[in-house]
Amino acid sequence: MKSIFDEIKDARTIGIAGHVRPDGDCVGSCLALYHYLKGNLPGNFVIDLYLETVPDKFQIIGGTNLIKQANTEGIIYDLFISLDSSSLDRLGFAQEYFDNARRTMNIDHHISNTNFALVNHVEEKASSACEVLFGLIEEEKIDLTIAKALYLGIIHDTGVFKHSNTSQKTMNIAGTLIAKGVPFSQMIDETFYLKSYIQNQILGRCLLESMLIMDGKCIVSSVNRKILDFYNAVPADLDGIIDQLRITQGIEVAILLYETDFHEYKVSMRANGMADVRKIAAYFGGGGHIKAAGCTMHGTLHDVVNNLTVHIEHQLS
Ligand SMILES: [Mn+2]
Repeated sequence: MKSIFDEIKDARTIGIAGHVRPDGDCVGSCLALYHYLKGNLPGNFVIDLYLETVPDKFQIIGGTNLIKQANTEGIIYDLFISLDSSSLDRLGFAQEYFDNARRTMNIDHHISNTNFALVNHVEEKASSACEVLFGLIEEEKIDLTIAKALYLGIIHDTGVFKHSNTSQKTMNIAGTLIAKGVPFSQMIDETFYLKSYIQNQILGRCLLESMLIMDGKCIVSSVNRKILDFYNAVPADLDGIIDQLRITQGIEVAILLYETDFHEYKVSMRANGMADVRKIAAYFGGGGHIKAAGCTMHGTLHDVVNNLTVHIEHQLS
């Protein structure tokens, strides 16, 4: 695929969606594509964007109020485009629209992508779905709104240009977006580093209660339902905790578990050295990247940690 317009062809109704629990790259890529198509296709085109509830901090890029969460008319789209989703089930409620669409497209950067669409454009080396999307749209048609959305995705998936997925190309794209007027300092502070008081409290607890295992090569912390309820927190309030655990001296693998149901845990993993946490996550039905991956596991906290450490030991040996 050279340009997104090559694939629009005769489609007049277009649906767009990203993954469940939308993060910066998901929201950024979806809104960037939405604004790009809205701005460059004639008014008789129907373009709908579906996402689960978007964190308030992402309102800085504008247009989050245009996101839909249901379509009561039961529309069958000529073309449905999935962004930043490694598999079909990651689309959540929007999977229904994808399944019913006449043609489907999958734009992503996850190495674990299952190529679930008719047209699959997956760039495993790209930092983010936003970086992939940048390559499919015309630079001169990127206005400030689109630039902000793309910049959001890039800073979030690269940890503000810190993760190993950051390339020269990533930086060049970011430079192009800055030249479009993106308020980068404000966006980085307000969408990436800013924490609410409650988020800091939970972060503090996680650090205080973290445990070193495997001779200090691995750090584990967990958040149970009681804690989330006590602080009236949502899973997004845990963003960034795993990254703080990862930068503990001597750590090869960091693990954060949070309880989603009785004996059910969402597992986030980060690796510093040679370990491939994507392989571990994939074994337990999850996915992600070599140095950042996640999955859902069942059992007591003790069981889950024990099951994970077997695989981490294997990775480190
Ligand atoms: Mn992404």
